[in-house]
Parts: sequence; structure tokens; C-alpha cells
Amino acid sequence: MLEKYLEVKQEVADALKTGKAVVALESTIISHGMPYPQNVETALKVEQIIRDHGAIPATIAILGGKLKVGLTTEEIEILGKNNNVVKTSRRDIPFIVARRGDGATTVASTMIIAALAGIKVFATGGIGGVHRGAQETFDISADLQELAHTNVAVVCAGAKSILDLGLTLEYLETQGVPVVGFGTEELPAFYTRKSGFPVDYRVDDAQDLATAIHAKWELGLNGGVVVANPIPAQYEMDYDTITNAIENALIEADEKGIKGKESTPFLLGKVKEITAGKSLESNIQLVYNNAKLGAQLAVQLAKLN
Ligand code: PSU
Ligand code: MN
Repeated sequence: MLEKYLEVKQEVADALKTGKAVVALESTIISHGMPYPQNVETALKVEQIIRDHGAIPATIAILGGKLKVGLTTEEIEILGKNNNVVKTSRRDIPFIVARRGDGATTVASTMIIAALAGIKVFATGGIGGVHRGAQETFDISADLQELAHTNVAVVCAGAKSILDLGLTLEYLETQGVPVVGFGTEELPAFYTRKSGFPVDYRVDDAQDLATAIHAKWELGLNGGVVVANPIPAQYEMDYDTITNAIENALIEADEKGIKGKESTPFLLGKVKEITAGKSLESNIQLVYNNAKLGAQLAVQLAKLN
């Protein structure tokens, strides 16, 4: 029945069958998170970094209504160039499938499709979370509910302070999702290594991380793990510059009445514009850094299974 919907690339299927390390990657970051051609260049380089660290990359998207696990270079090009690709979260999946459409998967939907294929590790830039002002707007990313239920470890650089990081951590705590700092006691805030908020656990190597995640799932404690990996210091942005950019982006979003699924892409685009592309270089570098850790974690987890 699943075969009707799911199309796993041969190389990925072989790796999964033989218990080799595989790392899932999302496609919203390609279609809605970065401009062309940097998006395509980054997506391809990320795949190479994962290979260089001993794992097989599986970029995930919906193409022609199929849930694709592992894409060709041509398919990544399509996602990067075509602005008709729909941002697809959990609720959108059945409709994109039914109309045989193309969808760029968010953290939530990438986790769903990765889990269907049997992939345990997913590397990306940043996760969605509780938006600032959520007390009024109820804008809470579906990513957080997915982390509550779906058994995939998500390696990210924390979350951007377009979100309310304190409320995001509270929400994850309620849902039983561990937030682990890789080599840090503090939640990184995407462009910066620090946020002022502590993580639940600090882990310093991929093997210890794999041991804890493996224990979680063997004990039947379903749900994901947030592995928060700080941006390398040399690519970190100046705290005041990025804070200012985010404040201005939030004001403009509010004035324009931007809501719902448009909110995150709008804010990301504005921040990029205000920092004159400086944020893009940081964004690319932190994704590379997460791809490397994702591969190392997948290799360690594969040893335990
Ligand atoms: N944060 C980023 N870059 C991104 C996203 C979030 O720094 O590209 C994307 C991810 O795909 C994430 C999604 O899953 O935005 C969250 O959107 P929403 O808040 O609408 O759930
Ligand atoms: Mn939202």
C-alpha cells in the first residue's frame, strides 16, 4: 500500500536494507528558504558532505504527487527554480498527493516521510516553533507536534529569534521532546551561538548522542529529538545586527498582516534583505555544519541497530 505513495531512490533503499547510515534532508529550505542558485548549490554540497562523512543523503520532497526519498540533481534543480512548488506541512500532504502536485517539505512533513521510509536522522537549518505573540495568534509551527510524535532526530542550529525561543522550549518540554546542545549548554539561535536559554542536556560527541537516542526509542518513548548544533564561530553574525533585522522584519510582517504559513518565509526573506545577504552566508555554513553532524550521528546510530 505504501508503495503506491512512496518512491525511495535505489541507493537509499539499498542503504536502508543493509543497515547503512542515511540522513534525510528537507526541501522547504530549497524552495522557500534560500534564493536561486545558492539554494541548489547548497543542497548539492550538503549531500556531498553527508557522503564524505560516511552516510547516504536522502533529500525529501513531493514530486508529481509521489513522496520522494532521495532526489536526482535535476529534481533538486526543479525545486530550486520553480516558485510554484507548494510549502507542504503535515496537513498539506494528502492534497498535494491527490492533485499529483509538487510540494517542498517542511521539518514536519520531512520527518513524516523519513519515518515512513525508515530514516532516523534528519539534518536541516532551523526548526519552526512558537511565534512571538502566539498568546494572541496561536501561531505554533506543526514542526513541534511532529517532534512530539515522530521518531526522527532533527539536527539543526537551534531556532531563529523570529520565534519566541522561551515558549518554544516550554512547548517542547510539555511534549516530552529532549533539546540537546551539541558541545554547548545554551540553545543556539541559528545565526548566533547563544540565545540566553539553556538546553536540557549537553552532549559532546556523536556516539553519546546516539546512545541516548537509541535508548529513548528502545524504551518506546516515541517522538523526536532536537539536536541543537551551534553555527561555527567564524560564521556567526553580530548579535545586534541580527536582532535589529529580526525586530524590523517582525514590525513589517505585523503592518502587512502576514499570517499562517506565509509568516516564516516572509520573515526569513526580510531578514535576508535587511542584512544584505550577510545572513545567507551564515545560513549556508550552519547547514553544512549540521549535515556533518547528521552524518556522524547516523553512522553511530547504525552501529547500535
Ligand atoms: N526556519 C528556518 N529556515 C527555514 C524554515 C524554518 O530558519 O527554511 C522552514 C522549515 O521548513 C520549517 C518551516 O519546517 O519553515 C516552518 O514553517 P511554519 O512556521 O509555517 O511551520
Ligand atoms: Mn506558523
